[in-house]
This record gives sequence, C-alpha cells and structure tokens, in this order.
Amino acid sequence: METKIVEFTKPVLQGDMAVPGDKSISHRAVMLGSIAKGQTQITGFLDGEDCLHTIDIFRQLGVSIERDGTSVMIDSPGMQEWETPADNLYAGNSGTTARLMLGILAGSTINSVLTGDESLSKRPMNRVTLPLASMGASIAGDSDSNLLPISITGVTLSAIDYEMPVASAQVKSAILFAGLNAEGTTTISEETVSRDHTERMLLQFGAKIRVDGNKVHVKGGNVLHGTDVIVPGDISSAAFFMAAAAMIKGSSVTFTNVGLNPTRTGIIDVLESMGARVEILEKVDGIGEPYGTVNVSTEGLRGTEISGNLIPRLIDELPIIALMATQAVGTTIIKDAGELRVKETDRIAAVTSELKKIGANIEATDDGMIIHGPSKLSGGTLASYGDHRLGMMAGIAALVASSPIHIENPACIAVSYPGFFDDLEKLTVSKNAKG
Ligand code: SPQ
Repeated sequence: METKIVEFTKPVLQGDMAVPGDKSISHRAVMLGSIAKGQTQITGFLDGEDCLHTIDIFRQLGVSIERDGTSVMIDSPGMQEWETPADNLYAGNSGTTARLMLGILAGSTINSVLTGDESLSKRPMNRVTLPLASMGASIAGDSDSNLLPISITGVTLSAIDYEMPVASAQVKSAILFAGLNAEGTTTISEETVSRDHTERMLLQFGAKIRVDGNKVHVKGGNVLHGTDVIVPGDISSAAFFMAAAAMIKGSSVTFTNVGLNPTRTGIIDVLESMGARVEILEKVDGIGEPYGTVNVSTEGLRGTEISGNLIPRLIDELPIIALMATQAVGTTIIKDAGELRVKETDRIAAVTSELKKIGANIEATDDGMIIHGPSKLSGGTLASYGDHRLGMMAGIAALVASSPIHIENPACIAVSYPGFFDDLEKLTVSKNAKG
C-alpha cells in the first residue's frame, strides 16, 4: 500500500494561503449549469476528483463542458434535451454527486444507472430515494434502493411537503432539484438549517424559490438560464490549516478568498470558544456566496463542547477538531454527530482508533467523541480508510507529533484537496517533509 511519510522539526505555520474552491459549491455550479439552458461560466472551480466525476456525468448526458484548470465553461441544451447515456454514470467516492444526481435524474426525461466506488456503494441512499419515491420517482436498487448501483427512469414528479428527519444538505438539495420539475410547489422543513448553497444558487439561476426561516419552497416547471458562478475557497479545506495554526504557538496564517457562508462557519465559532485568535479582516457579501479574509493565531487552547445546531455547520471539520482537542487543556465533548458514522468511513470509529495509536486520550460515544487534553502525540502509521478528511487529519498530526507520521493511502486526499501536501510544506517554517 502506498504510504507517505510526513515529518517536521519544531514547525510554525506562517503566511497567506488561498485554499482551492469549495467542493459543495463546485458540484452545484456544474449541476445547475447543466440543468439550465445556455452558457454558464464557473470561476474558482475545485479540480478535485469528486467534482470531476460530476463533470464527466453531465458530459455523458450530452452537455458541452470545457475545463481549463479552475475555469469551467458549460454550454447546455437544457435538461429537457439531455441524451440517455450509453454507460453507467459513475460518481466515484462522492456522496454529493450520487445523492444530488438522484434528485436531478428522477425528474428528467432520460433513463440511467448511477454507480460509485466501494465506499460510496456502502453509504445509505434511502434518505434520498424514499422522499423521491413519495414524489412518484421510478428508482430501483439493492436493499430497497438504499445502495448503489441504482437505476432511475425519469418521470413527471409530484410536489411534496417534506420534514427532514436528519440535517442533511444532500437530502434537501436532492428534493429541491426534484421539485424543480415536479407538478406543484415542494416544501422542505429542516429542524436545523444545513448548508444552503443550493438555495442561493437556484436563485442565481432564476428558479422560483422562497426561503422562509427553516422552510424552503420551490415551484415546479422552472426553466433555468445559464449564468456566471464564482466559487470561493473551501472553508472545510482551510479548517485543516486553521486548526494547525491554532495548535502551534507562534503561528499566524491569513486565509484569503475563503467562503464565509454562515451555514459553514462553525469551525470559526469552535476556534474562538477554544481560545484561538480569529480575526475576520474582510467580508464580502455579494451575489451568491459570502467570502473574505481571515487570520488565525494562538496563545494556547482549552477544551469545549460541540453539539446541537452547531453540528451541521462543521460536520466535515470534526476529524480535525478532534485532533485539535488533543492539544487543548481540558476536556472536549462532541455530541449529536451520529451522522459521522455514515460518511466516507465511520469517522467516529476511524478518528478515535487512529488518534489513540499516537497517544491521544480519546473515546468514542454513539454520537460523538470525548477528548481529554493535552496529550503528547508520538509518531506512527495512520490509516486514511480511503477518506480524504482522515488522510488530511493525519498530515496535520505530523505537525504536533514527536516523530514521523506514515499515512497509508494518502492519494484519497485528491477528492477534495489535490495540493494539500504542497500547501502544508509551503506554510511550514523549519520544515523537513519527505514524500
Ligand atoms: O460528498 P461527500 O462524499 O458526502 O462529502 C462530505 C465530505 O466530507 O466532503 C461528507 F462525507 O461532505 C458532505 C457533507 O458532509 C457534502 C455536503 C454537500 O455538499 O451537500 C453535505 C454534507 O453531507 P450531508 O449528508 O450532511 O448532507
């Protein structure tokens, strides 16, 4: 198995960084640009493997998509003119691609089969296929359409009123996409608001959508028109370096052009509650997504509690927050995060097992983790479980470990952050990284 050795001697993180484009927003820009008729220009697109699978799927449906690095030009005939694909549509490792495509394809005029890699083929899809079935979707797959591969016959759907049983932007987005083509007005209620990129972008593309507190309404029979989309840097990627700067005294990192959508900035709240210094140097609230410049530095960290409404605002940051908590004075309690068990891997089990290997005092609970700090971490071999967030957590652990960290299967990081190790080296002073 491929292994990467990461080693630093007394590191400090210094400088400015612009992380790659937001993964969630990049997927949605390609999806809406392909649903809409006409031209869509995307700037700042994430050229990670997950988003490239989304592009490949729409190319198979007859949409013209040209990409030059992080610039993407889409020219679509509109979804009514899509072609039935000759082959299966492969979503790779990407839960967002699979779940959102189910909502889109259910109300299309074509027939298709959606597949994924080994990890994605174990992730639950019935959170999306069940509400879609109640809209009249024609969907068939293993375990009552819970597991990929799933075949979808496009039909005319009916609107529903849907109360979300879990806070999930993927479920919400899949139903919103289906609602675009349904007869009537679809309403979705969330107890806790999950990331709202789909709602913001639907407005930009001219959909008849209304957000009213925790409810979103979308009218069927929408015809969308292409537009330009600017993707800010991914705060979930920046979070790894924010946590690193917060763990290591003497560090100061300034993040430019980073997304500051309030449904995603839970990491900033946690950094502050743990005692890190976070300064928002600039915030731009333009059309679409808010973004800005943020500096993170530290004088030391303390434990905190993370639960309730905060969880959906930082769900993907919990692995790196767990590592950060090993360096904080006191106990950190993470609860209400049972969703971590159905990500690319069971992130509660995986984070706990890997951090224990290098000396962390951490225990798993049903819906979270309890971490007692501070702990001196040793080096060791950490498995990534093929999960990008686990692989990056291991890379950042090398900054605070007393000897080298060997990361198994580091290639999985490319799904969301292809240049992660280069950025880690660039930002780190007194470094000595071997690859
Ligand atoms: O796309 P995928 O594989 O599901 O990616 C992850 C990640 O860590 O990058 C989760 F594993 O992010 C999800 C996130 O957890 C992306 C997402 C979105 O773009 O809508 C929403 C969240 O998932 P969910 O299940 O809470 O809707």
